[in-house]
Amino acid sequence: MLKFYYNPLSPNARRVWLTLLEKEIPFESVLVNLDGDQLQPEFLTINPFHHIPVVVDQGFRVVESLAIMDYLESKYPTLVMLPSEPQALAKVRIVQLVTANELFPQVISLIYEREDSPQAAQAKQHIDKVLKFFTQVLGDRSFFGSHQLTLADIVAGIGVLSLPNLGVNLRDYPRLNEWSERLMQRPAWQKTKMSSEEFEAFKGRVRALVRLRRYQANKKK
Ligand SMILES: N[C@@H](CCC(=O)N[C@@H](CS)C(=O)NCC(=O)O)C(=O)O
Repeated sequence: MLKFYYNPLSPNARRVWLTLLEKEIPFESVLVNLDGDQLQPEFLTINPFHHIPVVVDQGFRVVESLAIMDYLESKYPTLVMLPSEPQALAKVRIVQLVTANELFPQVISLIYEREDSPQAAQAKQHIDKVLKFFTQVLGDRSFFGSHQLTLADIVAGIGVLSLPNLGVNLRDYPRLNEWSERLMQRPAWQKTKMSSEEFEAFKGRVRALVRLRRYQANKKK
């Protein structure tokens, strides 16, 4: 059976978790405790970059969440989640990459920086730009690039649904708000919904990681 290495606090692992559930692919989950399991030699042979998620399917190992989603899409087309029409496909890719490159770094800033700091205000401004952009891309469709769920909805949904916990009101973006409610009605999303304790634990992990990265960067100077 397909093996899925994950941790429920990891947004990147959640992308794959939701894809597996939405496509109803049977899998065996392997919990990787990010306090050090990922640095054990056994795990490093699976992913030398010590990251989750990883999927091992019939002996074939796939790393990188977006690559795993593509692999699952092509191997298990039970539910088609990647449109082939050029503009629709472009929308899916755009939304996935804008989430990774524009939205996530700002989510990290909002978690790390003081609420009343200029950095947090800047992060909120950038997030506003992303949410307005997503509203345009969504247009009058139910999902990104389609009338049914796509891989873009999974990637963006995980990021956007975390925003109300960080002081961003989705009601200011009515179409996205409706879209996020549509996602949350789906059984897979209800099943994997983060509790407030899990979200607090996630924030603690992000803060520790940013502190470590800043410390390492200062040491190099
Ligand atoms: N680009 C990778 C990033 C994966 C990633 O950064 N995973 C984090 C959890 S969200 C991780 O495993 N961190 C542990 C570590 O780097 O040691 C992907 O999309 O799969």
